[in-house]
Amino acid sequence: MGEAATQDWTIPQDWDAYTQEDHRTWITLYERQARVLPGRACDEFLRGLERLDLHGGGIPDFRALSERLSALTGWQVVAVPGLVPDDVFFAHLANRRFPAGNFIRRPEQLDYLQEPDVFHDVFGHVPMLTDPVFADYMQAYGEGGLRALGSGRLHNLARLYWYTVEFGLLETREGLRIYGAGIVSSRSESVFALEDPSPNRIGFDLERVMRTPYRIDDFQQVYFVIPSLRKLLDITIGTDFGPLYSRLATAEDIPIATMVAQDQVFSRGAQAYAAAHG
Ligand code: HBI
Ligand code: FE
Repeated sequence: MGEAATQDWTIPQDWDAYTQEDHRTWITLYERQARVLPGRACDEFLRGLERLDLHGGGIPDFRALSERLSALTGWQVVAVPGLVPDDVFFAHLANRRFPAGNFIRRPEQLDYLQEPDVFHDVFGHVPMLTDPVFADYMQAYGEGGLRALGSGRLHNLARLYWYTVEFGLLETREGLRIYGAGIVSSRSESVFALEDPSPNRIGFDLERVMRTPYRIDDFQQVYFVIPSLRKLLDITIGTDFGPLYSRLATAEDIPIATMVAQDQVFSRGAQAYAAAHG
């Protein structure tokens, strides 16, 4: 990773530098997810995965991937060395460029890693960018982020990203389905998020989500459920964030495992149940 990043932090993907072991790691991770995701990931994700053909050749070449993706929704994938500053990140999203780490985890790290690698970013995030509504949401998020720079509300905006783009659930006629990248790229959380009795699963509400902190080092204790991707987009572009940010400036955070009276309850986790029933 010693590449000097340009001012937008993009670097060459350097696809030729990947080893056979790197490609084997991608294929192992892909095939594990391909076994658990049918019936758990939402249709939009599974359709995107099919259309982008991310399986056979190991780690995708971002140039070929970007050609397929931009033909569908105008999005491209650019290589970055890892997490980039918020303003850089927002600027990429606002211009339909998804910044993806170009490194892949070590074989002994298959189940968890701190920084998003190319499997988390490309397998987890990119298939949803083939859906026109979600593609618009991600761009709107980036534009909103740029407007929010200097507002002191970036941590509230990061929660919105966390509880939708990373760990969001979608309500469908067949039941809850996964659209969040952090879940869909993790074999264990793909099962936990839908089937484990311990987390709370609550109907999405923009202000409620932005008041809810999150932890990055364990399974989620709360998941938020959207009624449709269209609803998520409409709420985001239809909200005047000015008054919302003013309310958030004085609103208390809602502790991560707490449920409040206004919550639309899809499922109440064990600890919240115990707290509510003494
Ligand atoms: N950078 N490469 C990368 N990927 C992310 O997901 C990312 C980031 N920088 C900031 C960030 N996410 C979060 O703070 C967002 O909520 C903005
Ligand atoms: Fe991510």
